[in-house]
Amino acid sequence: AATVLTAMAAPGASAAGLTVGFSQIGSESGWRAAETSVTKSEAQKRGVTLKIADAQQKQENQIKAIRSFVAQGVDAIFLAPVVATGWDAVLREAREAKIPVVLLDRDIDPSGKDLTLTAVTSDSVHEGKVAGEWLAKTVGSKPCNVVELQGTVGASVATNRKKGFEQAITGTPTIKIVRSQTGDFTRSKGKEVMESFIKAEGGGKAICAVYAHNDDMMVGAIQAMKEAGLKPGRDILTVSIDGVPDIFKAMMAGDANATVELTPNMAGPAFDAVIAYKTKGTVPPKWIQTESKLFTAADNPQAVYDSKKGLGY
Ligand code: GZL
Repeated sequence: AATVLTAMAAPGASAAGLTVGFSQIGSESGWRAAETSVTKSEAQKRGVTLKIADAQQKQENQIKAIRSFVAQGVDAIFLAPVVATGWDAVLREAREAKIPVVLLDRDIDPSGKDLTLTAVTSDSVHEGKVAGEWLAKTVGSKPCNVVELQGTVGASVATNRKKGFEQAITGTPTIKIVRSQTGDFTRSKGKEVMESFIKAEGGGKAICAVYAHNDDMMVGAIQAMKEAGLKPGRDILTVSIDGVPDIFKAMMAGDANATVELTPNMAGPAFDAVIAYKTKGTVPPKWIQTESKLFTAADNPQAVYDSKKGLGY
């Protein structure tokens, strides 16, 4: 069952008096944990009462949580959709109850788009492209066999990060994705799948690079490579996405090369959109895009690591 934590509005805050129900995916990655923690502080800053339901990465728990928020009559619902399909029915129920739904950090298939107020996400195709372009620039015309750790099957960000990366390497036929499998965005699965890639690739010597759809799977993959006597960050290039502190720690140790940063603060813009909508009737754009920035081991990883302290990763 989903656990519901309620972060009450800070006493005395200029409470917008709103109550928001947040159907959160779970805590599969450091980035997700940071998003939850930042959402709580962004709610407190605005005097919004926040109810968070953790779905342990199960869509049926998210659907149950949305139904429960509708029954409670919350003012708005935030949804980080674990996968892109299967939301139309429950989102229609929220619309019938006149409760606006805002998507955080992942998207749903276009059919559902008219059922949501807005989506606060990065451009995940662009994230994959930035990762692929970095690799192409780094290896040049040298042949490079890549293994890919995909995110959760059916998640918009996994589909898009794969698409963007493939677009970026199309022009460099010497770069080939030789193995690709989901690690479900977790460290443990990322390690497990990387172990199987290393075995399948004759001990991993021929692997030139690992592309992981998030840093947590890469941290697991780095462990697997080191246990197999390989040198991640040196003999095997690494590029991933999120910009969590531990990937910068790996860069400082020479075990990782590049990451595309994703802000954990999707909720700030989401709260602002909902407050403007509920208090002034302001209709937000259908997409509020957050920044994506490439960081490599040459970009002072210690300073970036320090800048992420206290964000709840
Ligand atoms: C991306 C977000 C992804 C992160 C992962 O917007 O949905 O989910 O990249 C997390 O760390 O599991």
